[in-house]
Amino acid sequence: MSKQLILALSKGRILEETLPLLADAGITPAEDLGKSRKLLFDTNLAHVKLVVIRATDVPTYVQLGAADMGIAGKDVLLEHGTDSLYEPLDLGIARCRLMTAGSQGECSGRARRRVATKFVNVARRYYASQGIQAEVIKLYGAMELAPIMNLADEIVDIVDTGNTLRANGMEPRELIEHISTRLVVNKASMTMKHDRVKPLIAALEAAVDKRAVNEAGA
Ligand code: PRT
Ligand code: MG
Repeated sequence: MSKQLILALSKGRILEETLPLLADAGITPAEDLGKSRKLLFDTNLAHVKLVVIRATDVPTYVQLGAADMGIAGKDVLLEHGTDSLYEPLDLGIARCRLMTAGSQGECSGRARRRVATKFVNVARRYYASQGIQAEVIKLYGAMELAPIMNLADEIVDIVDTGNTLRANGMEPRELIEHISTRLVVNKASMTMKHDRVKPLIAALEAAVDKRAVNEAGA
């Protein structure tokens, strides 16, 4: 097994918040990730490389060992399933909530609900845990449209300010899970590359702690 470490980063809003943490942990990409069309990047550390991929692909890369470590939202990890990954660190960024939501003023009503979401596994588990029969419909985006178009009674989606829901005549209902971004590690890499993985986790942990202290002081 090569002693090189591949770290898989989630594209999009998580990436913007990840890069300053990586910098604090002593890792800087050799070129501007935002400006390049490349997907695989060298860093200032000869043994660390970065890949920038879709958030939902991060757990797959790490589980199968194509990447040694990864950074992804807990929502994505819950949907993928977390048994086959180590999750040593909460990075505390991109905080939000996974919630059920429905049209304003309408109660959840029906015994058997139709639920539109991209988090089908999370939704099935949640409704089952509540003893509610749910027909879960997979969508890839614009969940807020589903109740308006009578495709579903409820949605399961990420809520931050709640503005997106309100703008579409919807309201948040039940909290399923508080979400933040996590560091995940491939199980074999944790053992076989321990001498390289451990210092990286420690450096990221120190960067997260430093930020928490600064935020508390601000
Ligand atoms: O675009 P793509 O389909 O690839 O994925 P994506 O849009 O989910 O990616 P991205 O980059 O937007 O967000 C990725 C991760 O950021 C998620 O997996 C979460 O862990 C985290 N995160 C934090 C959020 C939000 N906050 C968030 N507000 N992800 C999405 N949102 C969206 C939400 O889906 C909804 O449309 O923002 C809207 C809700 O925000 P409010 O403030 O209007 O409530
Ligand atoms: Mg997006």
